[in-house]
Amino acid sequence: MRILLISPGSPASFAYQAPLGLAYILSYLKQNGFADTAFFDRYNSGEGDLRKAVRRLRPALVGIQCQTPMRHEALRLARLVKDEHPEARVVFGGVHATFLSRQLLEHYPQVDYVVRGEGEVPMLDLARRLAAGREADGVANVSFRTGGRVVENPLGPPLGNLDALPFPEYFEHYGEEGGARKKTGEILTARGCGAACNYCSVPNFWGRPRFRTPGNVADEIEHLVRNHGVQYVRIVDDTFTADMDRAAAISDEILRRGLEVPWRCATRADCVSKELLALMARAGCIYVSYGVESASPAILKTIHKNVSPEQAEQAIAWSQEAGMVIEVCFMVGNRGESQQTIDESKALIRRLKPEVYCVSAAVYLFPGTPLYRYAEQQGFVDETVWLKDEPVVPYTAEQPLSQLAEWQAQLMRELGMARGFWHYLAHVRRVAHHTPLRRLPRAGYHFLRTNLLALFSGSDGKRD
Ligand code: B12
Ligand code: SF4
Repeated sequence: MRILLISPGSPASFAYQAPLGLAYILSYLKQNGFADTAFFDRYNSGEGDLRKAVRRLRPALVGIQCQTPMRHEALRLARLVKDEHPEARVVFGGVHATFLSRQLLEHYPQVDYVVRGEGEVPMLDLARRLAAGREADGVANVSFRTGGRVVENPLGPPLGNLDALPFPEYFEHYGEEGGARKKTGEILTARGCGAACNYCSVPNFWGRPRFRTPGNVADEIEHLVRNHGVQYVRIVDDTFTADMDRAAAISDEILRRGLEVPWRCATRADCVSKELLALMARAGCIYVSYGVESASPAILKTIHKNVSPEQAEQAIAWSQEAGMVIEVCFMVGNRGESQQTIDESKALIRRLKPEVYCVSAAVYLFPGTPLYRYAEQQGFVDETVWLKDEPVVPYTAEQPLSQLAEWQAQLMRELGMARGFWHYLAHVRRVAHHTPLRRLPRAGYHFLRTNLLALFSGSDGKRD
């Protein structure tokens, strides 16, 4: 049976990252007897190319990734597939599809099945069933329509041993690092998270944290470097150092094998030590991203981010001592945000002086998060919001978007100026360099609106 997997792509203003979820499913299907599985990335190919591919391949099963902001694109591509090849069965997977499986099946006839949660095993089971001419009843994690109603099969157990998975297929791509174009690879070393930040769906989606062993992680890095010539590795885990001993063991393994490849990761400030960061730096870690989110103890408590501003300051100082480039991320618009909490964050930013930064334009409600449930209970949203055109839903129950934009601009300006004007310009250049040419106008507009205007306006958040 022929299968086609489709990534609907990422929105403008994001540097390309490989869709690892589909890459895992691709290699898993191939390893388990579905060698005739193709992959199509909408990010770097046009819709006409997809039409041609569907006409040429005539796949029996088409898998499409569906995250919340890209759901319309995913649905449109599913329609396109059905137009070109009506016999194809379309299966959706990914975070949005998982939490909105029933809605997708009830409202969109172009979606035949939804795989909920971790996708490798259910997708394989579904493919085997369909190849044998049978239906999806009884396949764990799968939702489908039958006799005019939606059936949601129960979830199976999560994968117990992540080391047993084949490495995800590598798709050649390049990123900009330190001013040079480098062949890049992404890896995921764990699934799940033990924390409970109220804006995040990871704990609900993946469940308890599961870790790959240090040897298996180093094997994949070695494979990327030696077999694909990868020159830069992005570890995309939410909290790479959640298990600090394991992060140290991975660094040791990289050093022992002499894998001289620079890499980056993201983590939490309460999961690092001076020694660990120094070891990671020796092993090639040149860039660490910290989700600081806010300096207000009240907000940190509300969002269940159990990291204090002092811990953030300490972790960033250690990382800078180790010679790493530091990225910090802040959020604007959490419950209880006010000019006072923004001022607290600004004061922290002045002390942190990060090299790179991001500030959310608002806090967005995503299905599967405690914040979304709270907003639902408060009557601010209901499930019909996902049927509307807006790609994302900002949490504006307490503040209008204009206020949030102004606060975002204040933080951006503080961050931009924390290390001086020339550093700020260098950052602008780096961002522009990361952005594909055809996406520059939109990204530029967004950047100007949220960033430069605030930088030169002299506004300090005081409204006229
Ligand atoms: C790397 C990453 C990115 C990369 C995306 C790279 C890419 N091309 O996929 C970048 C930086 C571009 C990105 C951007 C954004 N991201 Co992001 N991202 C992640 C992160 C950290 C890892 C994703 C990943 O690779 N996971 C590993 C793979 C193995 O998991 P997976 O993709 O979910 O795939 C598995 C299953 O979902 C399923 N599956 C997935 N697709 C399919 C398809 C089929 C057919 C089947 C059967 C199964 C299946 O099987 C896979 C294997 O088990 C996750 C958090 C996380 N831990 O997952 C957040 C996450 C996915 N991102 C999130 C968000 C919010 C965003 C942004 C909106 C951020 C923003 N504020 O703008 C944007 C939107 C991007 C978009 N395209 O819509 C949310 C998603 C919430 C939601 N409901 O959609 C997550 C869960 C983080 C969170 N804190 O809640 N992101
Ligand atoms: S934001 Fe990060 S630390 Fe918080 S729950 Fe999500 S994955 Fe875990």
